Amino acid sequence: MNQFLFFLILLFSFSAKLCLSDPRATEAALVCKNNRTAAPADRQTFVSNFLAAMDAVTPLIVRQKYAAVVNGTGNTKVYAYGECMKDLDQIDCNICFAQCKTQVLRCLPFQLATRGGRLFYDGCYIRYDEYNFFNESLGVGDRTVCATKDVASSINQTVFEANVKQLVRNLSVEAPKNDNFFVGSVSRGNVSVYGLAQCWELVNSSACENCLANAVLNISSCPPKEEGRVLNAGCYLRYSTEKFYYNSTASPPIRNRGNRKLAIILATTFSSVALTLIIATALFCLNKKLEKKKRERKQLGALSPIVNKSKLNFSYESLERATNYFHESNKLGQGGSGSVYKGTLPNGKVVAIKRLFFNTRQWVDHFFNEVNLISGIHHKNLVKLLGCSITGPESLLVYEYVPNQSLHDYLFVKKDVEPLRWEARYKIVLGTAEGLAYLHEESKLRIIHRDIKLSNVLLDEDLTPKIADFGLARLFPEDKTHISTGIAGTLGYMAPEYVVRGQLTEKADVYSFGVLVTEVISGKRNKFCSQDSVFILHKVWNHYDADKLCDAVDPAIEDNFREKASRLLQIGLLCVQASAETRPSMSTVVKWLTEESHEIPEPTQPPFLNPSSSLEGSQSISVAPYNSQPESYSQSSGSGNSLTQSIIEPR
Ligand SMILES: *[C@@H]1O[C@H](CO)[C@@H](O)[C@H](O)[C@H]1NC(C)=O
Ligand SMILES: *[C@@H]1O[C@H](CO)[C@@H](O)[C@H](O)[C@H]1NC(C)=O
Ligand SMILES: *[C@@H]1O[C@H](CO)[C@@H](O)[C@H](O)[C@H]1NC(C)=O
Ligand SMILES: *[C@@H]1O[C@H](CO)[C@@H](O)[C@H](O)[C@H]1NC(C)=O
Ligand SMILES: *[C@@H]1O[C@H](CO)[C@@H](O)[C@H](O)[C@H]1NC(C)=O
Ligand SMILES: *[C@@H]1O[C@H](CO)[C@@H](O)[C@H](O)[C@H]1NC(C)=O
Ligand SMILES: *[C@@H]1O[C@H](CO)[C@@H](O)[C@H](O)[C@H]1NC(C)=O
Ligand SMILES: *[C@@H]1O[C@H](CO)[C@@H](O)[C@H](O)[C@H]1NC(C)=O
Ligand SMILES: CC(=O)N[C@H]1CO[C@H](CO)[C@@H](O)[C@@H]1O
Repeated sequence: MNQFLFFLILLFSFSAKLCLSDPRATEAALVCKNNRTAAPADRQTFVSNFLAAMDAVTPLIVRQKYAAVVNGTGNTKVYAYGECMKDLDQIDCNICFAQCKTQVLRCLPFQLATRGGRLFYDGCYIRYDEYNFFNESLGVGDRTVCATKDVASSINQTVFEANVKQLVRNLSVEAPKNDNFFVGSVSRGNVSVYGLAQCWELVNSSACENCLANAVLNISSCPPKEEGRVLNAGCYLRYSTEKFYYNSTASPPIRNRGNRKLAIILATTFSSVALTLIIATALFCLNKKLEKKKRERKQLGALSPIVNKSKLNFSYESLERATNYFHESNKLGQGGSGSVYKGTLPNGKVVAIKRLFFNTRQWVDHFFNEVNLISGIHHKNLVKLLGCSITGPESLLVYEYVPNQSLHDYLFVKKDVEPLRWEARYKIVLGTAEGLAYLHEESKLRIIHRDIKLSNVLLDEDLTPKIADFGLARLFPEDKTHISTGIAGTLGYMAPEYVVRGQLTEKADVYSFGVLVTEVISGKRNKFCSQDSVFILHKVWNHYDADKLCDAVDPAIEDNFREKASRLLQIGLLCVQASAETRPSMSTVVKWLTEESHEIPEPTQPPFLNPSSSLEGSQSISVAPYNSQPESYSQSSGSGNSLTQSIIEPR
């Protein structure tokens, strides 16, 4: 029970942490450099050096919040730089950077001869290039990005504009004098604006001044927009009507013991992320070597006749036309691996087209083979993969179009729909379970989805659930990175052993499914930062403990079905048990769902990190009851006091 308590406290500190702080891991701009004149001959080495450099950047960021790294020699030399905004504390910095790092891959030199990219998040920054830009203050990719919305009409625009002007001038003067960083606000005439200016660590103060002076000029084009940013080679300047920064003069956020534990969890998460990145790198390099030989005999574009004749092969041009050249109005959404567009084929068939961040031309054979295999998977609860395009400038996947929205939108975004009735919820839960059981146990490929969540379950016209995005992991064995694309976003769905150790089995999907069931039946999202700040799994478990599971059922569910609904919650709890071995298989879940007479076992473990069963090996930490001292954490192998080390260094 102690351990359960600890876990709850951990979760609370987690939720408190996520509510009070914000790593600002939101994209402000991505600028890829497209140098079409550079020779592509040595691109492979360049990419390997890029990945090595990114690997070296991470531990530095985690130690000092900035990093400048060079890898490679000659004309494949890669310069990489990362930095967090100085008002973020180390944990927020790590979170922001972990996400930023996976997204900068969108500028990888797969296409043409892209050999440089900058990704600005509001909390952190990454850039890589082929030359030493570390002390550059202004450059060709510099951007000014204004919000699209004007300030509220209740705000006097003249006053607002004057305040912005004073604020940014003040920031630009103060930052170079204050270690390249300044935040502040101006509130005159009842109008407040907040701002932040920062120059990168290696930019000296005169270059900083120069950079910010330019930024002040450029940002003046933004008012009366409510927000403006200048994203220069050497500095970042932002103003907003919202106070978005932390006040660094106030004492730093108190990290109590709970948060210390959070730090450990996060640190281990990062180690697994770092580990997967390393593995990805290794795989990538290995793959490159093997591919090199293949490619020598097979030029790009010279596709085998099998591919050319295959029904699975769509031409890039036809898909481009189908989506009206990827027009914004056809965009259905954006996921970890690419954006999705709605398209209409010449024969009138409506499809969903996924545009992948990764160009796969290098993996034509492999990719096509995988598409072939996955397209052979048919199940009423899985979104069907119709084919792909691998001949164009980027790779596209073509899926069956599912007209209704995702379960997430249906439950939590759409305002104008009736709450789902019991029948519909049951159908959704059962269908999702059947789809997963098929992926895990019945299909010949044995696929682990890895990212089961509400937004990956789409609803048909008659509310049949269809699981989207399965098999992507198979298509991209090199792309282990999307594990970390949404650490904050999908953490709530990730099984403990997966978060801590990156250990991935079907049971990780079962855990995610359990969270999903809990959400569908309770009508509440499993986010750490909900209104009443109660983590929904904890709440349901409490109700279960008190023998009142019925009370956790969404009030919108009809009274006469509440008993049945609480049965589903119990199944959900069985699926989220802490140790993977105690979770049922998906086929067992389907059996419980369909055979009403079947007795459902009692869940024995709440969803917490089990100290003995699932955490072993050199990467692991033992989790002690909350009321013991932090020193009682122990490393089950390896050097004795390396705990602090492992917090700081994710490897
Ligand atoms: C493009 O690459 C060539 C050769 O490496 C180089 O001389 C040129 O300066 C680059 N152009 C830009 C805009 O970076
Ligand atoms: C580049 O990275 C590789 C792999 O991490 C490392 O072995 C090598 O020493 C690095 N090279 C330079 C010049 O830092
Ligand atoms: C920028 O830094 C590099 C290396 O740190 C140095 O060689 C170079 O002179 C600097 N450039 C300027 C313009 O200060
Ligand atoms: C906005 O404020 C200025 C200066 O205080 C004032 O002259 C002007 O009349 C105000 N405009 C409106 C629309 O209130
Ligand atoms: C900038 O603002 C700070 C604090 O509000 C103030 O102390 C300082 O005098 C201002 N500097 C300039 C140049 O306006
Ligand atoms: C920062 O916080 C301190 C104390 O909480 C307060 O006095 C100060 O005005 C704040 N500064 C800014 C720029 O918000
Ligand atoms: C300032 O704003 C508040 C609320 O936004 C409003 O009630 C008040 O009347 C305003 N005062 C002036 C002087 O405009
Ligand atoms: C600061 O950096 C700029 C550009 O990188 C350089 O021209 C200047 O000489 C440097 N100034 C000092 C004092 O180091
Ligand atoms: C994006 C933008 O507006 N850039 C401008 C910033 O200011 C310089 C002059 O200082 C202009 O040349 C840029 O076009």
